This record gives sequence, C-alpha cells and structure tokens, in this order.
Amino acid sequence: MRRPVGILGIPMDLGQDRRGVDVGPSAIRYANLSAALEDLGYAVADLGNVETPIPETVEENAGIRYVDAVRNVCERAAVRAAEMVSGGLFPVFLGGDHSISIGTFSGVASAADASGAGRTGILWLDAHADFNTPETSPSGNVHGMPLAILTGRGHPDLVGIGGGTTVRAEDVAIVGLRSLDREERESLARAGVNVYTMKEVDAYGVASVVRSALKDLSHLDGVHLSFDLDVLDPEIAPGVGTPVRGGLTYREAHLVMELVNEATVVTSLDVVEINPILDAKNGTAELAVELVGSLMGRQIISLPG
Ligand SMILES: [Mn+2]
Repeated sequence: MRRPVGILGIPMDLGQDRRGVDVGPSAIRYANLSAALEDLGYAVADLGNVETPIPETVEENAGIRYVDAVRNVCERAAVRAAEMVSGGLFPVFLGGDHSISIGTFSGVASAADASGAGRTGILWLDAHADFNTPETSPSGNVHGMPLAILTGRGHPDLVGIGGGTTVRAEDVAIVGLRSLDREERESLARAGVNVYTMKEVDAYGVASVVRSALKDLSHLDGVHLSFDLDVLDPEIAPGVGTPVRGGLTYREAHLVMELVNEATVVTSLDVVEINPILDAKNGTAELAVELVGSLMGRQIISLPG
C-alpha cells in the first residue's frame, strides 16, 4: 500500500540574497498540492511549517552568511523529517532556499538508517551543483553549498547535523546542471558525484539521462529527490531564486518525473527555490504541483485496476 504523504514547509530564505523564497510554501499550498495528491489516492497530512527566523532578526556571521540560524532551522527540520519517516509518512518538504536540504536529507537518511530501512542516496535536479564550500563560494550564501555539506565537505557547523548522516559522493546523481562556479567545478569533478549536465540531456535525450542516473542509484535502498525548480527553463518557471537559461522544457520535466515514478525508488522529496515575488500569477508553484503529481503517479492514460 502507498504511504500517506506528510507535507512540511520550511520557509527559509537565509541561504541566499534575494527575498521571496520564504513565501514558497504558501505558494505551493495555494496551488493546491494537498488536493492534487488526494486526487491520486493519497492520504495527506499537512504538518505546517518549521519555525524559521527572517534575516532582519538574526545576526550575520562572518564568512558564511547566517550560518548559526541556518544550522538551527536545519536541525529543527531534521528532527521533524525523522519523525515523518518513523511515523510511516512519505515526506514532502516545501522550501525555502536549497539550504533546507541539509536538514531534510539528514533527517530522513538518519531515520531510514536507524530503522534498518538502509542506505539513502540523492537525486539532485538543479541548474546548479550546490557544491561550493566556504573556500570556493564567491558569495558565502549557504544555498550554493548544501550538496557539498551533505557529502561531508564544508563549514564544520553545518556538516553532520541532524543525526550525523552524510551521503557518499557515488550515492548522488545531479541532473540538469548548467551553471558552476570556477572552483566548485574542480571540487565537484574530484568528488566523484554522478553528474548529468544539460549537454547530456541535449545529446542523448532526457529519458536516456534519467535512466542512467537511476542506474547509478540502483544499489540504494531509498532515494531522496531534491527538486530545485531552477532545473526548469526560466521560460516555463520564471519564479525561482536563481534562474539560468537553457533548462528542462515542460515535457522533459514531466518525463523525468514519470520515469522516476516508474522506478519506484524515491522515498522523500524536497521542492525548493520557488520565488513567488518573481513569478507570474503563481505559475511556477502550479507547475511544481503538476510535476509532483507526475512523480507521485499521475498518468496521462491510467488503465482501470
Ligand atoms: Mn539548488
């Protein structure tokens, strides 16, 4: 039987410069995420939001911006994430900027590990690798660092929080990459993460790329899908924190989700970096809800029984 879905908002915008992604959870709820999942036959529990301070009320740390506050929010998110897993829910986390994944992945992976459910990997759908460390980051913004942190690289206050689980580089696949900082490129290449850029998508087709990425992760017991809306082309998803031209088209994005659904490997989900202030009539959040529907089993033709 399919697990009931738990929804948890983490309205954090401390990991980046532009305001607006803190409104992401409201925008996705306004686009009727719960109803879309209930239509697919899931029981849905909305568990509200993780308490998150606004930048005006927290102290700026030297070096990495707001590192203490980001850490606190991620610790809280990790606790809630672990509770969702041990309560038998399929967790859907609504960001917020991508630094929430430091907490969400740590929480779900630690709980899966502790319960004997085994090893969890990551499918990272993103225009960026988010693989900066404090040494390589041009901005000091944490949302450019979560994947490095989750593999054990980065600021000691952020590595190993929420149960201490890190992920091995070979248990991670990035799809849709098209923008890297110079030194981040070197560290990503050295790390041994499975990487599929938009060049591979263009050359081989998105179906072939997704199948390869799923094969890279096939040894794992579970996969955390971290879905940064900026993997989509800004023409179809203008309401994101850091848009980059040349992303997935509407049909490519649905096909990614449909193929991932067929593989039945995903055990938890982040939906991050939606910025309603930069959006047009909430279209990016509505698209996110559509794509989550495809990930969770909506079919163009569904046969009875
Ligand atoms: Mn990202």
